Amino acid sequence: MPTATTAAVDLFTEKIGRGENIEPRDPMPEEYRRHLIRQISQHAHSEIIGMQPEGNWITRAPSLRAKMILLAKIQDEGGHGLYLYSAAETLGISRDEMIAQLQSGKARYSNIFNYPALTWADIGAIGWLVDGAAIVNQVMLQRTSYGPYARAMVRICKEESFHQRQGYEIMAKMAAGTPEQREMAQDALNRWWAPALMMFGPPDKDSLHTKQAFQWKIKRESNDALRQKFIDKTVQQAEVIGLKIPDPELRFNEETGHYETGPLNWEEFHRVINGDGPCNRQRLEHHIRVHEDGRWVREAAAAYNQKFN
Ligand code: BYC
Repeated sequence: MPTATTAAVDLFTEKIGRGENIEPRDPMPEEYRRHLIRQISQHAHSEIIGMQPEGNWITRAPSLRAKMILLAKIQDEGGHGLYLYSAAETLGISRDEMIAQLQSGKARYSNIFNYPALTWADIGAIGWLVDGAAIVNQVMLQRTSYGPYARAMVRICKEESFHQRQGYEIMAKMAAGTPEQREMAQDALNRWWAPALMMFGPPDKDSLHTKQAFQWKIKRESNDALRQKFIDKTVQQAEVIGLKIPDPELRFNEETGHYETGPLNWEEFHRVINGDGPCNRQRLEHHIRVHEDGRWVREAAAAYNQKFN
């Protein structure tokens, strides 16, 4: 890993100033490297842990078509995790270290995956709201300053658009179905709405990393700005399929051209990201068990590599 002398730091600052990407062999401040490892590894862990709530529904998908689409989506999420682990590895951390940080609870993953997927409508809500929120954030990250992260985002965003559509299609079908199906769709929206809004992170005034992330052009838009973009899009999508956003304070502000929403429960957010959500234990235990089950595959691949490459 190149060490950053004063001249090298100047070079880094100039590149950032010109809006150029920083590449793995470029000198960079240690803090920039650490900031990115934190964010990219958390992002990778979110993709991988995010496979669990959906994976539970593969065997219960209501048709062969739905099952094939869900399988393909979950496989995509696994692929996203792998691109992101690779992007983080270019910063000098190994995959094993990242996995150990996840399994010990040191590294975070998105709050949203600590909620259970209780019905088939939840699979619709995850695709529509969770992938929808991820896209809004990731479109911005296509312009992040670290080259490997920005390039991974371009590919990931293309796949996420398909994921969002599959979720919206499930919700639209259920909302137009029997009264019971409609009720399930509304119930899923009721449960996933607030946690999806929290995916964008704490309000700007409480965000720890945004100021520095802006200076280094890691983030191009703030947590609140992205949350607002998502709200404006999604409220209209809910109207189209006849579902009601579960927020009594929701109103359209003619002057600003934006929807205004009621307060979110940030105490719940902090509880969930600090390990005390409905499914945190289950998610990590499952990851540890499956990782252990796959040990022989990793060992066989490593042995093959050593012998033949
Ligand atoms: N969940 O200073 P802040 C997907 C933490 S998966 C948990 O604003 P920052 C999908 C934050 O880490 C896509 N923790 O942070 C997969 C920090 O704590 P630390 C997931 C959160 O980094 C399968 C503290 O709160 N997308 O699409 O400037 C199926 C203060 O926050 C969260 C990503 O991971 C959260 N939501 O901004 C379906 C996007 N929010 O680290 C779909 C990549 C905040 O100091 N990440 N925290 O201990 C980012 O863009 C940014 O890291 C965030 C937060 C916007 C999330």
